[in-house]
Amino acid sequence: MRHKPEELGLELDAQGWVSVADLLVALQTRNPEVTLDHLREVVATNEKKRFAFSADEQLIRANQGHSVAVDLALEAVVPPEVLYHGTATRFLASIRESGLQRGSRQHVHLSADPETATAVGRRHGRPVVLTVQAGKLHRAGASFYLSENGVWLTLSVSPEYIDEARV
Ligand code: HQG
Repeated sequence: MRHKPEELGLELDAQGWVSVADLLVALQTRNPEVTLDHLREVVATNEKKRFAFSADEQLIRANQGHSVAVDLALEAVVPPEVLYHGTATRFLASIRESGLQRGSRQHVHLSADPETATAVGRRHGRPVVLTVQAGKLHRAGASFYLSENGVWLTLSVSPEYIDEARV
């Protein structure tokens, strides 16, 4: 639902939603045992709250992290003065050179605390936490968004807004 919805024959709407009924039919072609209760359990217990139902439970979508084009219709909000980005040490030279780029995702992902950022960085190798001057970047005109599951999103962070590395 974030990267290859077509693999299940699903098409997301412009805001990333898919019909719960369609998703169940698609999942049941792989595993006939899948039920609405399983989806409810995933939405309720996923450790990152990656997915959400619409209020009427007719639709479901991922809260962030898409590499397919969706408009989550998030409202731009004022970020805290400082946010954190967890990455791997091997990316540092490139990040110092060209800043944080969103790559295949729709946004650069930032964390509200260094501990979360460390966990994000560890996915890629030896983790390192960068401090991002989010307030300053916002005042310079950048938009920031807060996903339903607490991830801060922005389009890019140029090197002058990135502080020292905390390994
Ligand atoms: C790095 C997980 C070289 C960037 C997490 C990162 C997050 C650069 C990697 C969410 C660079 C991209 C996103 C540059 C950025 N040169 N490397 N100029 N700019 N990078 O996975 O932030 O499990 O696309 O530092 O919890 O690691 O998907 O981004 O290391 O919230 O829900 O390029 O993914 O959530 O990697 O993680 P990713 P990310 P989910």
